[in-house]
Amino acid sequence: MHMKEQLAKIREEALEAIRNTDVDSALDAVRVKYLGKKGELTALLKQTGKLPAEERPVVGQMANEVRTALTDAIATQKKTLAASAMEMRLAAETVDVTIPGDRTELGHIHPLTKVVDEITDVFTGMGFEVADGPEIELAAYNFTRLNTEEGHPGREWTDTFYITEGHDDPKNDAVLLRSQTSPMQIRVMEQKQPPIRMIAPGRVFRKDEADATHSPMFHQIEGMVVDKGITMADLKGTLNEVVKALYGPDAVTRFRPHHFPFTEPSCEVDMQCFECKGKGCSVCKGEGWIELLGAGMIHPKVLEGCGIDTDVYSGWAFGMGVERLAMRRYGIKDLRLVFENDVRFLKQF
Ligand code: 2NL
Repeated sequence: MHMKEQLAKIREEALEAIRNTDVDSALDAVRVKYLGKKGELTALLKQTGKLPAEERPVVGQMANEVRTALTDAIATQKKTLAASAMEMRLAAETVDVTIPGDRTELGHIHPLTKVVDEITDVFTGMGFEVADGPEIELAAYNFTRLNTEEGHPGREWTDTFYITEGHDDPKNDAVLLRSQTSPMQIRVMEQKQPPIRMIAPGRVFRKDEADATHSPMFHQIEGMVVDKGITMADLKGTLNEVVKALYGPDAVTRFRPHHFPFTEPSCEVDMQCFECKGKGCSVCKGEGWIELLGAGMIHPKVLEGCGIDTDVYSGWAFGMGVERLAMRRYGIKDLRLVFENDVRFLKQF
């Protein structure tokens, strides 16, 4: 075969081989096969010396053209391979930035805590301090020093969770789960002299069977003011302001006489039903009024038991249950839901 034909054949074969490569390594192998030191084109070029002198330049030029054509084709194919490799990578690794992300679920404040926080804000805004203390108490602090003597039904083991024996121990050193937050008021009065303005929010415990409206653990906010010249007028004025802050400026209250062992005189405070304005409806169960809290002038025996001189000082105190307020506010029908911590329930608030 004449050398020109051989060159043409190499050119066609090589171009075909280059076009058929699909990866860089294959392309490199083709390059070596034709253009390498021991490649086919190189081998052919070495034989040009055997040609007659007049043919040499023509064949030489043609060989150079073939070399250039192959080199160009390899460079073009290299770019094509790189482009298609990039395309494949992009297709495989594509991120759709329009797909919504996985939201991290945020927790939120428990409805009971919200109500406690809201009431606490109203009192702290009036200069009351917040006191926190033990849930495990002595009978002396939970009962005796609150003028709740032996024989009072609340002291019975059927009503209160005793941790130690001796609910009828006259020394009062029985240990129990507090049934009210008033022991905190005693602890504060023991430690400081008036003026005192404080509230005690917290958990309390009573031996009640759990049902739609009862729980053996629930929450109270109690509070008191002790200073010179404190009267029932301070009690009424302050509690009226609190009720208006919580329920709006048009809230109407009424103070009914009542009895508590630790206050004298004592009262209960009702708010006129916001739904029916006193006519009676399902919200107020036909009463026209909604019971909010109990209060009264602190019994002199309680003040004196804490070393406070009743010739100089007097005080008022109040106590309210948190669960009832929260259930009304959020329309919760069954108290047990409040403590089950089922996320489906809690998410509503
Ligand atoms: C209610 C009524 C009340 C108090 C709690 C109190 C505390 C001390 C002295 C005098 Cl240290 N009183 N607390 C007073 C009146 C009522 O609670 O219905 N609670 C849910």
